[in-house]
Amino acid sequence: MILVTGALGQIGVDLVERLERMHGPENVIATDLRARQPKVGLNGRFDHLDVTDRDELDRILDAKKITTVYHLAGILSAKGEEKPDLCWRVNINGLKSVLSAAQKRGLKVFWPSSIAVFGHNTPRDDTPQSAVTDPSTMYGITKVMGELLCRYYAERYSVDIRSIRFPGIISYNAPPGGGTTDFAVDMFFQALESGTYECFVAPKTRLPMMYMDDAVKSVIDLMAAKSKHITVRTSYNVTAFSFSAEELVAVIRKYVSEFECTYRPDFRQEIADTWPRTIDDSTARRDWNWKPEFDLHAMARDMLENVSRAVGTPSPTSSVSRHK
Ligand code: NAD
Ligand code: AKB
Repeated sequence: MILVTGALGQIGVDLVERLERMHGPENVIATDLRARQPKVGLNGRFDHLDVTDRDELDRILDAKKITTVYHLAGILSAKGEEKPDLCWRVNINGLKSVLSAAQKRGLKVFWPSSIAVFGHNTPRDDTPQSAVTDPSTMYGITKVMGELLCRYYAERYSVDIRSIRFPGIISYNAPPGGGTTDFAVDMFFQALESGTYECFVAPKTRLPMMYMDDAVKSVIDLMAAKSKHITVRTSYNVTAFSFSAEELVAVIRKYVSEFECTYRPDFRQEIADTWPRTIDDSTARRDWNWKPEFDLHAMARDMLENVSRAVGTPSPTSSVSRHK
């Protein structure tokens, strides 16, 4: 039986749908602090769970005979700077509870880290797997601590915990929850809804990104890999492509020619400036055959088709030849 925490979030909604297809809806229990909203996916089993409440976590793990946890509940970078205490409590105490519960019950765990573990002293291009991690945000600090906790529980107690350092994830089913890379998702919705967007990072800001289909695939592939192939118990670098804000505008304009983007960088610019531009994910490629399927153009085309369906506008991709 599978438990997903933070299941109403951007990644949770898509991951739960995939897990339900793979294992059957009766074998997946989606949980979140928030109540389920009818508009956002998740038709299967759903329970309330606050991951900072250890008693509630223990109760649900035992009552539902859970064997695997996908621990997605978390506070992202921008919200984490606004609410650092909450960020620490949810990201650190929540993960620590899941790991110690996993140790007691022999559970297998997936937990996402982030490119936010990197900082000013990290090489920003082709950032290596073993690069220095010295973040300047509370979110990044919790992700570094989280990675070390994961390795500790794996090495000291043999907990089978697997982790990925996600770049910015782009998707359309559930809105992003307060990160620095959210502009990349917002831009698609605004391009189709209003034709204009005010971007909160500068035009040249380049960050590593990934389409949700590949993010979900990476989780499934890593969890399916044989234990003997997992050489990294902190967290694996993965990436699909990188673009600057102005490059994304140019790609969207191929389909929505009248789209206008203006730029007003805010506090998220400082966060983005400490993160890598491109990532070296060769260790994940070697260990568990990681390979993304969507490049920038395939992602943009698929996003525009799906976002136009979601907001009720004609798809701008049908009249334009396919770009790869
Ligand atoms: P999100 O903000 O969209 O969703 C997080 C979910 O956690 C929300 O539904 C929220 O209600 C829930 N939550 C918050 N506090 C909780 C608590 N105390 N108990 C239970 N649930 C709680 O985030 P996401 O984008 O889906 O990210 C999921 C995980 O992936 C996070 O750990 C995040 O750091 C990581 N990650 C995401 C991205 C990305 O681009 N989306 C990139 C790197 C890493
Ligand atoms: C954020 O911007 O906070 C997330 C992340 C890269 O961790 N999308």
